[in-house]
Amino acid sequence: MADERVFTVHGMSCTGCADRIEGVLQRLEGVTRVNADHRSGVVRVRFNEQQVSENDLVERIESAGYQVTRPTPR
Ligand SMILES: [Cu+2]
Repeated sequence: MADERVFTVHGMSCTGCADRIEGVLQRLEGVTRVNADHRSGVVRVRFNEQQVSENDLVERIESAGYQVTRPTPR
């Protein structure tokens, strides 16, 4: 099933940061679409929840050096 999360990411200061986050997330199997905006700090991710979890996404962003505020569960 496709799912979507919107994360608030702290530490993105330029388009390079946004590109980097998009790149590392897109390399995860199961991630189908990523949009990161460094001005708002919003990272929107569409993914197949059978292949990748919200935890995987958070860990990947954090290991790239950014802090993540988890979305409120729906
Ligand atoms: Cu940057």
